[in-house]
Amino acid sequence: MPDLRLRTTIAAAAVAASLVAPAALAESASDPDDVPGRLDLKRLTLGGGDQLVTVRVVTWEKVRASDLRSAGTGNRLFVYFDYREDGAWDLRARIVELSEGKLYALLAGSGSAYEPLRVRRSGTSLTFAFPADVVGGDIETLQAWAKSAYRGSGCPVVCVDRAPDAGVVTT
Ligand SMILES: [Ca+2]
Ligand SMILES: [Ca+2]
Repeated sequence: MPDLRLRTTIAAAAVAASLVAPAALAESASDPDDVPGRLDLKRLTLGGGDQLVTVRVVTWEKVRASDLRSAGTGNRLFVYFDYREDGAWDLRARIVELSEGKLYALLAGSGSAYEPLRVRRSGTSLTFAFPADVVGGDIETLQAWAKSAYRGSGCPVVCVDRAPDAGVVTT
């Protein structure tokens, strides 16, 4: 049983550290301006060091926190992580507005649940971080991709995007 409180404390410290020092390594994949709506993905970046994974999702348009309200919108923004190198995701993060104007990443998968991680917004960037041990500790083999679903202005049905369109971002 993971110690949720300990993980949260570590994550908060890690996020603070990530703001003052660049990640040890970072890889990103760009995605074109290929769907209408505010969740058109532009770039996914994975950064990491020995103890920390940082994730940044960039969109073509500025996302409002209310676009990612957990209920009622039908909108979804997920980042998927594959750390067992089998091509299937082991852990995913859903970015949602849990309290007004505040976005969090909810990590779930592999039978574990974690405390919500705060997501920082800056312009069109959404950034969060978590301890590397959540993904098995070896970020060298970590792979990720992002998917969004949006219904609203420009998307009367649902606009779905994936970044990158094919393949993954790997550290
Ligand atoms: Ca896109
Ligand atoms: Ca795409």
